[in-house]
Amino acid sequence: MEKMVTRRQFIITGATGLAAIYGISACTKSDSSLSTSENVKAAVIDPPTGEVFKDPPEMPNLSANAGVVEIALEAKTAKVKIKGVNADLMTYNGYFPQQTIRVRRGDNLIVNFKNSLPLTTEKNILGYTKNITNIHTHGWHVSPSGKSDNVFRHINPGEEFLYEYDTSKQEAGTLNFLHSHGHGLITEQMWGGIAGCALVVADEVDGLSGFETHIMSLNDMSLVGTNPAPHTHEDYMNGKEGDIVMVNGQINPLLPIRPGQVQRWRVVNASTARYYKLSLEKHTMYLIGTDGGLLDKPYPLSDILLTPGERVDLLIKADQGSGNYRFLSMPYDRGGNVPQTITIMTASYSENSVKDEIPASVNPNAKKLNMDTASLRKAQIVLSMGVNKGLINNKSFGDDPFVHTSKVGTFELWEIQNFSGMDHPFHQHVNPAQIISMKGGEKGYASLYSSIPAWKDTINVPKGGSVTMLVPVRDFSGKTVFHCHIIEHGDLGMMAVWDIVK
Ligand SMILES: [Cu+2]
Repeated sequence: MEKMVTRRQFIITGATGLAAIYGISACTKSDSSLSTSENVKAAVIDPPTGEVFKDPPEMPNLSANAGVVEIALEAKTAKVKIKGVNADLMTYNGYFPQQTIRVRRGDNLIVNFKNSLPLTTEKNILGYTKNITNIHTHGWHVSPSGKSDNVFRHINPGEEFLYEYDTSKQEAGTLNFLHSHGHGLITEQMWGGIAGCALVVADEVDGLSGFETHIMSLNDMSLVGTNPAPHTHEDYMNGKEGDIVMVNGQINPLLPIRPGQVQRWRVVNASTARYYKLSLEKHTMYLIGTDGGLLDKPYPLSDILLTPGERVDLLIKADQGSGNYRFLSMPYDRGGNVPQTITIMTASYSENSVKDEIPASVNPNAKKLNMDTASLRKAQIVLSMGVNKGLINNKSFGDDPFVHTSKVGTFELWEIQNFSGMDHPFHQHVNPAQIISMKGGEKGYASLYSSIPAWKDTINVPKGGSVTMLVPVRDFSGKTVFHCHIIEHGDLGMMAVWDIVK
């Protein structure tokens, strides 16, 4: 039977026996025994400004051949400084934030992957043997089979695997990201640090090349000693949010911007469960790209919701008086969380002024699909929560997955319904879609994504609401998946098989 998640369920007891209070907008320390940040969630996280903002490091290309990008990627534990603590994280190549991988459309990306996570027979709280992993090129329109974006292949500790991706069908001007995707294990690996490795496909438009550009991977974490705080069953149900909120591993860094300058900020939400409602104090943000590529023109916004797995490509113009302006995440009640105001970063006006302008157009090829959807094949996809289970059409992936079969070369109309008391960010692999309509949730988010020519691989499905989207099933056959990108819910089974046949 369907079980709705109620606020009552968010009042939980932690493993230590201390009460943890969730689900109300402003928590106070009413009990002096609630001493650790794990147990009390503040309504405001406003750390002092930190070091100067750093972009993620770049991944070296090992190939000298034109049209080939070859990298070495090793999943391994490493010491990483998090908020002054030498934390024991899971990483790619020892980096947190991860290194950025850059390709041009048409390049072959070759990944020499090695799983150097410790070999163990220990199982996690969901019953999955730890440290088995693999990689997923989130958002890439590439084959889901063989050595490509194949999430059904698992790489055991000590094993190596050669992944190879033909990017000739992947849209240019995109920011995607690479993360692990071994079912039942994704949460602890992404939460533990294997998250947010940016995959950048170069632009094929001219108008943006002059702007100072930054990549921003948003992650959150809580530490117990030097380790990422372990997940309880309640954390899996609610989606765990950390009290350390970072951009590129930094806490509230200072990003210099010149008066009058336009900067391009390419932002990925690489958190497991935290929603960000992004806003820059006293500034308009101009949306120029989304998950699947660049838009036709800039869309001015005062704020934008960014759910786990989503990306936004923003232009920011420094058109205010000199000073510091906070890049904030505003409170958002997704259900199961504590709405918080968080300072992610601080833009700091400095140096001489320049006279940049927001361009009038970006990508003239970006178009909203104009089709008669009445004759299309329809799919109904229902997201819900059971007891320690996530469900799609009442089936849990780890038990007996729901299977949706599609045919290459067709278009389908998917209605994704949310029969639960929490929002769920829905993510489908391989084929991005266009949003036709949304019911429930934020009006601004719904009207934006149902009107602009955006390609989406991740879209928020509001609690009690629905999303209708047009899905072109293009180019590639093979088995892949769609799932909730609150990673905890995916691991609980809110994931289904998408079997694409010729
Ligand atoms: Cu979910």
